[in-house]
Amino acid sequence: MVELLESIPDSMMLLLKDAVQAVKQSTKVMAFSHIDADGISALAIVVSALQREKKQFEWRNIHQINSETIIEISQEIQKYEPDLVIFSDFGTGQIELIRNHVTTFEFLKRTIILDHHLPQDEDSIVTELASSNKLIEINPCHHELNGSYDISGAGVAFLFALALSKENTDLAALAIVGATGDLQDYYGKGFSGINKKILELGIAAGYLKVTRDLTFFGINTRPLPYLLQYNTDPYLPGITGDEEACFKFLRDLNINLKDAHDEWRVWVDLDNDEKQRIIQRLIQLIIATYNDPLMASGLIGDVVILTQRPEKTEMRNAKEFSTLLNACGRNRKPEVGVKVSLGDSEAIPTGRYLLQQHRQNLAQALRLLENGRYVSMPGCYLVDDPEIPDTIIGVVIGMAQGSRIIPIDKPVIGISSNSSEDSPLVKLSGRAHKNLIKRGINLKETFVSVAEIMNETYGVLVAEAGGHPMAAGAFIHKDHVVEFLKRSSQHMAEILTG
Ligand SMILES: [Mn+2]
Repeated sequence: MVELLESIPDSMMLLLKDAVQAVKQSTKVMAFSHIDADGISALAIVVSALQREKKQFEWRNIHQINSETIIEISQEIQKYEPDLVIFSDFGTGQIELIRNHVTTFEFLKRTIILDHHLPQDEDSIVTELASSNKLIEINPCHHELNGSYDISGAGVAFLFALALSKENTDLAALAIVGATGDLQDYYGKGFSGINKKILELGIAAGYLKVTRDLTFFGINTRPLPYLLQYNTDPYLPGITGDEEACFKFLRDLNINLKDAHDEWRVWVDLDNDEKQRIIQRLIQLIIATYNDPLMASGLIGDVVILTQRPEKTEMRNAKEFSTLLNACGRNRKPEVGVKVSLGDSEAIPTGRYLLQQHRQNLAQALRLLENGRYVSMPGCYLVDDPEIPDTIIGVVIGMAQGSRIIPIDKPVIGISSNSSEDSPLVKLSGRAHKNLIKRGINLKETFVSVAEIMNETYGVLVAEAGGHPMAAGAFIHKDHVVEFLKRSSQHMAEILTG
């Protein structure tokens, strides 16, 4: 068995031990987490661990901690009166809000933050470490680890669970689902750092398995034509979104779509020769369209299997599981995702329905962009299409660049006025290709600095930003979106022109 906790930096291990103590001493716990796949997985891990410790607890998913939502969080805490509060997959960037609105309660003994996002102010790292024992912040960034590829929010939650009890080893599977949702295996080839150790631990304990196979979504679940039709990563021109073309593609290759019992065949039912024929043809198509051998070789990759989840379901495959969780979060039903993660069979049909809707929305949005629905600004490309809901705009622009529907020579920013929430804030998402990071682009830095300048100029809070260098976001008051875009574009144009 891999000794995972022994490879964690001592300084981080000390904090994990503090956190374990805080749990052992608590009686009533309240857990808050982010709504994306990583945040949902992190929460499911925390909840499982608390259940196994036989604690009384409540949990909530929150789409973002900001100056508005911290008030709601604070009211929830006041109502429930826990002696321990746990934040996962957020909290570091909002530590001041937590200090001012959460840790102040008399009944609340300890607060734990399990995060992996970079702090707002990187100089604060040392002082954060010296923070009081009332607030325990566990974040790899404070321990010379990288929160973008070494470990995710679910990974930090898993270390915490494992420190609590070896009985929680099975939760390694959810930690990998979270890391997959955060694209932590995307930056290089496969997982690295602590993620890799968590994966190895999960494999050694029999909860995970890795195979080489087609990286498309739905290899366990989708009838072959629909496997192609709904594939958006990479986007396949003339195939993605076109049902008839998918049937023709497979017919031309002499692939039987149904088995002897007249049931749809799925990818894992195919023999090697059939798989090879399809892969060859897809590679030709990608080379002809994108002239990108790397993209073509990306058709085949490591597929992570969760051995304890039911066969021929999305929960069997880390990538599909994480997409299902994202779909729950983006449709404002993150609690369904948490329940699915916890193995609640009643939640599974709703989770799968939300996933299906989500996949259809993505394919449709990409077709809009393929028809040129984006504009070029000096420092970025802008997608501002009311037909694309704000809940998926971040994923859509990421996929659009991944498949080169939008060029990668500048970052892409997506905004959407299409929100089901009645809020004066507009959500903005940014994505940048890794080549741009090498040239000095850092989306998080750009958005945070522009927000600071604007907040100072207006003397009120008009924008809040956070994220990572390659993927960041902001909430901006709707009256100030145009200015925010102009300033961000300008800032990035200056970096790109050196
Ligand atoms: Mn995360």
